[in-house]
Amino acid sequence: MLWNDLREYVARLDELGFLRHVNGAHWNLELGAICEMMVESGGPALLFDDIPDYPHGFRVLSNVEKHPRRHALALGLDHTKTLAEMASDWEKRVKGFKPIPPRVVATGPVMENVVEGADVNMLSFPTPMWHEKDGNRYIGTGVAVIQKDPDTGFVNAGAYRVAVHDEKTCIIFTEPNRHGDIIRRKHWDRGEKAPVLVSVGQEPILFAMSGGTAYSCGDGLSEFEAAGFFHGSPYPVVLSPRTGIPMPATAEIVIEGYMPSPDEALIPEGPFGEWTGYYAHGRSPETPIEVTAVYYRNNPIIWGSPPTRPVRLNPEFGDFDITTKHKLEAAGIPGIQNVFNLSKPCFKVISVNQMYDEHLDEIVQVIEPGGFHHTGNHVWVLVDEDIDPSNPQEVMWAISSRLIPHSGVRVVEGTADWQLDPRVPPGQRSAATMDHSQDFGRKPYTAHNLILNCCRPFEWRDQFPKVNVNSPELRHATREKWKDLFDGA
Ligand SMILES: Cc1cc2nc3c(=O)[nH]c(=O)nc-3n(C[C@H](O)[C@H](O)[C@H](O)COP(=O)(O)O)c2cc1C
Ligand SMILES: [Mn+2]
Repeated sequence: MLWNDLREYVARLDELGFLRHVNGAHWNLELGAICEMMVESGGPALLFDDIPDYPHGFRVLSNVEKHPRRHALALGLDHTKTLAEMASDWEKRVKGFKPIPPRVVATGPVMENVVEGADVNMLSFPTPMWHEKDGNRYIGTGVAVIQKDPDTGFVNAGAYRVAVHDEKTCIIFTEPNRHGDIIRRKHWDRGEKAPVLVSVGQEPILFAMSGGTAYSCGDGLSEFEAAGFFHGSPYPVVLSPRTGIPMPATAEIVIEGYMPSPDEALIPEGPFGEWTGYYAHGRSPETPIEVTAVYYRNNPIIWGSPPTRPVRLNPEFGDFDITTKHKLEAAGIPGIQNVFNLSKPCFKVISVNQMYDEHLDEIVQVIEPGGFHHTGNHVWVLVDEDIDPSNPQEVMWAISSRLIPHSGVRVVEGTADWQLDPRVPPGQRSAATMDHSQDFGRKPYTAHNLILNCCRPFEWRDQFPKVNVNSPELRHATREKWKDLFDGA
């Protein structure tokens, strides 16, 4: 296994100088404010200890995956390479994908402490209040929510946020139609509460799978099987003695409980500062988890991944959008160099080597309408092959020098139904319900695509003025000869 547990990975970050230890920061807003400003300044990963009100050793880890080098290390890639090289190495691994089933082990470090029934106290962990306007303390942010399909035995792991409500209750926010939502509805339709495990600290690959950030597991593919592949060995799991659901054997903390149906119970959840940089969901009724047991390692670590406004300095190699690139290639479109998520939410740049007249039109037809299912308004910027789609300055320069406003701007209408888009008008957001007639509370709304064609016009691109930049050969030779000058700069 690549990393046997979260601690091995954290120790490696420490060794490389990619981690700072922070002692004494308060769980109530102080810790979260440190995280926010450290992300914006491109700072290190943070391991918080001696958190007021909690025992020494009960720790919170944060800002881990917010830098491409730390993210690359987590996934077993060479962290010394460039962003584009890392992305291309990851793409090669993704192309060889084969699921590897998990391996059941009798026990593991996660069983070092088992608390159940009357002894359960969710307030015994240093769960941060991450942002000033949050309505709850969120223990589940770097989270894998594990559920088992009662019909097929299929095991899913999804990243769905989990708040601590009181000593024995958490609240979960799972959007309608996520795999975890489909599974819990099967239990609810049978008239039973849905069992669930919430892992809030685990080696990094499982989280990358459950959040769908590094690889997206479609219907029927378990995130544990994907994690096994990217680890290069079967993922070790311990079966919960109570629910039989597998948990990562080396997890830091696993919360076990049951989710009553929306007809039975709902509790106001949120608001929570979301990944788009807003509080779109507000405070709305969501599903409780009635906690029946907690399993944790000695000196457990909560993995925090609190969203901040997505204005940080470091793009991630995971921002290369391999899925859209493959979709365009599968449609037979040549010349696609890269697709990059330059800004969030949903602002993507496609770099293309234009080869024929209708080339860009064909690209637009594949990406429309609505971008991805369950996502909102998209902005797509098409640039020529000499523009680095991951470099905001180059993209802005392409917009300001190659976009012809009267012919290069298009709005493509489409529908999408994604409730965290800040542009959804009041009253149109989804709500948790068992009502089939309302598609379980998911309300459709209309979202559109904006397409900016910032490529040179194909018909006269050879006469388009040449770019004022020296050749790679001259630049390279000059940099080599004047190494000291450039290294010092
Ligand atoms: C850090 C992080 C937090 C997320 N939080 C939520 C959430 O609170 N609710 C939700 O429905 N999806 C959330 N997502 C998105 C889902 O985890 C993601 O779409 C995942 O692929 C869904 O897996 P599934 O198809 O197995 O449900 C989050 C993703 C990440 C990376
Ligand atoms: Mn899934």
